[in-house]
Amino acid sequence: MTHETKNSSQSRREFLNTTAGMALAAGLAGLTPRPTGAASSTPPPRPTPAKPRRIIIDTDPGVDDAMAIFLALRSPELKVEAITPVSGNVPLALTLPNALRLIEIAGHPEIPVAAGASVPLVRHLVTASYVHGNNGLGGVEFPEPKIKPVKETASEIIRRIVRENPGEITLVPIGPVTNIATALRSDPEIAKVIPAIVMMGGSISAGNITPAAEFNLYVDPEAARAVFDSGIPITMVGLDVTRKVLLMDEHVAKLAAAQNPVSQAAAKIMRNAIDTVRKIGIGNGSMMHDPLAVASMIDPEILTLRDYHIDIETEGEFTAGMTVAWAKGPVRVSPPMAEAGALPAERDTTFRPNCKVAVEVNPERFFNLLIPRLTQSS
Ligand SMILES: [Ca+2]
Repeated sequence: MTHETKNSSQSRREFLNTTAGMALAAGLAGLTPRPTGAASSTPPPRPTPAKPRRIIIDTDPGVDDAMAIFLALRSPELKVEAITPVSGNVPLALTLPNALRLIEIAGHPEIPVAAGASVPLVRHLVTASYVHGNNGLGGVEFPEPKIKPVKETASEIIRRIVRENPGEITLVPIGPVTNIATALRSDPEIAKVIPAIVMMGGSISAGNITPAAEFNLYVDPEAARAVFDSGIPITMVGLDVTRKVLLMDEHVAKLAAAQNPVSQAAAKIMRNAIDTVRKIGIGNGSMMHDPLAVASMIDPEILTLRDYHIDIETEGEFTAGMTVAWAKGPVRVSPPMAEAGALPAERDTTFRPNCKVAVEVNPERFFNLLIPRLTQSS
């Protein structure tokens, strides 16, 4: 990552290779340094990177969002600058307190949580409470959060943080991208200072909510289109890989066996999530959609990426939110309607990749990252 090279002097790198340096880096990531003694049964921690990647998580918690947020907060490779809830799996009235609950459980009340959009840009809200439980966290009841959201809205905090830190902040949307599209609409210039978007969403191998569309992009196709057309480099972690990574009973058992608030909460949420998908007959385990996007930033080897040009379908009666993926050109559009009059001027059909799509995944490598991160004492 270029920004690491840009801002890291050799002496700082050397310093951070020492134990004290690792402790400092862990502290910078808002985490307590982990014990390195032989008493722990979990694998030794990976070397802490000199400079954590700074991210904003845009989210609709959401059972898999909960796992993604826990993973991010327990990974010194990442520094979560803000969390911006949005309506999606369940309405904002639930995703907002859920986000507050999750950072409280993880011991990070200092992270700002800014309320986002309660409805998509131009459409009625469609939710997925049949998968995520009526409260969004698998029906597991957690106490009311003590911490409050900040006064800024999601789009305001996204704009402010990326403008204050040009080239430094990666956006990590793991829900419908209404908040990000709103930020881009109100301040299009921020696209130039956002180095990357790593998103969970989309599919180049059929959808889930419809045969064409993945849920996050189905909920707000117009927002998705604005994000894909923004010119910001996108990594798309979609159903092509996430449907191959199932959290199963044995993972829940490991989470439940560890005595810390994060693993205990994760075990309860995932137990219910697995029971729900079995009850409604859509599988035997819980798909790790959102945590896979976060994990790919910690260990890029988990995924294989390939260049595509992605267009988002917004017109279709049955296909809105579809990610139309071009592996090569010419990039064509549907034939013009005759009733619209003369044939429009020929359009540029040059293939220009705007996205790296995750096409292969190593599930074992993912779980070897996720489970120890969640089960180790904080
Ligand atoms: Ca989500």
